[in-house]
Order: sequence, then C-alpha cells, then structure tokens
Amino acid sequence: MLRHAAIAIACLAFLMTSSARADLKDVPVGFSQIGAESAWRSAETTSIQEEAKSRGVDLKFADAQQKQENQIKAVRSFISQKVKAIIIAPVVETGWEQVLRDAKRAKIPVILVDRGIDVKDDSLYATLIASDFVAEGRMAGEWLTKKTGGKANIAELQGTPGAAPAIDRKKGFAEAIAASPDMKIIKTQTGDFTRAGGKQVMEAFLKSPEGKEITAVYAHNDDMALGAIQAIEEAGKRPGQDILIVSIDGVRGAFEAMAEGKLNCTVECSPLLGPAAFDAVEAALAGKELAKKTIVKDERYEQSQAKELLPTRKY
Ligand code: GYE
Repeated sequence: MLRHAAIAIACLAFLMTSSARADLKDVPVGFSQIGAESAWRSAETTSIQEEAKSRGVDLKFADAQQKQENQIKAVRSFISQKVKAIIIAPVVETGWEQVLRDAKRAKIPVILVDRGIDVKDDSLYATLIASDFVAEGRMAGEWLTKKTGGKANIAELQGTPGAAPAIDRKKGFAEAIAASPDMKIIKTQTGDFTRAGGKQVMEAFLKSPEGKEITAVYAHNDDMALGAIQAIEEAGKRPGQDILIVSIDGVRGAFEAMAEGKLNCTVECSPLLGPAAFDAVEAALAGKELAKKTIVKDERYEQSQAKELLPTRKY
C-alpha cells in the first residue's frame, strides 16, 4: 500500500517537473564567460559545458578575456544568432542596461550566474544564481577576528574592481571586523582575482614601509592567496604562521595549501553552477516565473580539516 502510494507520488512529481520543463536537446544557448582568471572560473566553465553536453544543448561559448566590452559583443552576437537563452557571468556590476534591453526586445531570457549586476529594471534578466558574497566576507572576517583575539594588521587583496564579489567581500569583511578596533586593514589593493596579481601586490606590500607590520592577509579569492603565499615565502617568512592567511573559493589548491600549513582558512564558494543554470534555462523557456535570486550555500573550512577533505573536493 505504502509502496504504491510512493510510486504514485514519484510519477506525479515526474509529470509535474517534466510538464514544467522544456527539452533542451539541440536548443542553441549562449554562454558569455568572463575569462579564465582563476581555478574557480575554470571549474565554473567546465560545470556549464558538461551540463550542456549531458542535456544535448547546442552551447555557444565565448570567453571575454576579463573585458566587459567583449562580453557585450558576445551577447550581441548570440542575439543575432537567434539563441533561445543567454547565460552571462558578468565581470562587473554596471553597464549592462543597453545590451540586456536588446536581449529582452528579442525575447531571449537571460540567466545570470555567479556575479550580480546593478540595473534599475530587474525585468532585464530572468534570474541570478550566485553566492552571498557579503556573507562570505563576513565569515572570513569573523574567523580572523576569533583566531587573532581581535588584533591583526591586515593586508587585503581585492578582486577585480567593480565586480560584485570584490565589492561585497570587502563589505562583509569590514562589517565583521568593525567592532574590533585592533583589527586594522593597513594595506589594500586589487590583485584582479589572479595568482600573478596576488603575488605581485603582496611583494609590493612586503617591501613597503608597513611591510614588516603585516600579520594577516585577507584575499578575496584563493588564487590571489596562493600568489601571496609565494611572495611571503620568497621574502623569507612562513605563510600560515608568521602571517595568517584567509581567503575565499575553496578550490583544490587552497585545500592543498592548508594541508601544507600555508593557508589557514578558506570560505567555500561553489562554482558548480551548470545544473542550476540549465534548470533555470528550461524553466524560463517553459514560461515559468523564476525567483530573482537563488543563493548558493557556502561553508568555511580550516586547516585541520584539509587533509581529510582534500580527496572529496570536486574542483
Ligand atoms: O571567487 C573568483 C573568480 O565570481 C564568484 O570570480 C566569482 C569569483 C571567484 O575569479 O575566484
């Protein structure tokens, strides 16, 4: 009896989902990616490409080399190719109105992944699937405050200027340390979310007059933290001990650095957005109203967990 009821419910659930979804086989969908600046970004690209492949989507992929103008060109080209939906990972928050209006006029739904935008009219996109970057910054700041007993001279490595995760991770961290007067950001500069950028900026920080006073690094992503680790080692100091390091993303390289004792903490930000992105494409094409924002849940990981978790990491 129970078994029959369970089967009936399962069938009903299947019918409900299948009727609300549109089959994406051979459907042309454009994906405007920012670039390949970090391990996180490459994992996101793979997730979207693999999911497209498994659903038989005719995916048109464009890498913008970190430039908004290239993204705008790509979206225009998707519109003229008459794709059925467009997925965008927007490099910065502003400057999207015009091209999104063009997509709307062509009746092509736009799904934003991983970074948000700043537009007055939110009907210009169907949905945003992303992490809460302010919460991530806060988690990093709370961890460092606790770890240092509320006293640290911090060097901050910021992400790409104008990018949602750079703006919001800065904000969340600042909020978390605001009540501790001895938690001081003594240096802050962008490293553009890259390993080379993180290394270069950290080298300059260490050589500056305040260099010797730095006791902690807060990097807006793991790649910059990994670059900073190299710079700290080359300066003859021990990353993870002489200078504590906290960053965001949770990529495999960060878990390896934690296992080696060189990175102290990472806040996960999942790049595995392919399944959710194409669920959203399907729902939009089926004419369903989507939630404006779907928040991806993140966790914080410390050094002591790294060795055990390393083999389970998917990116
Ligand atoms: O944290 C960083 C990347 O937009 C959330 O971009 C993403 C960020 C990620 O380059 O590594």
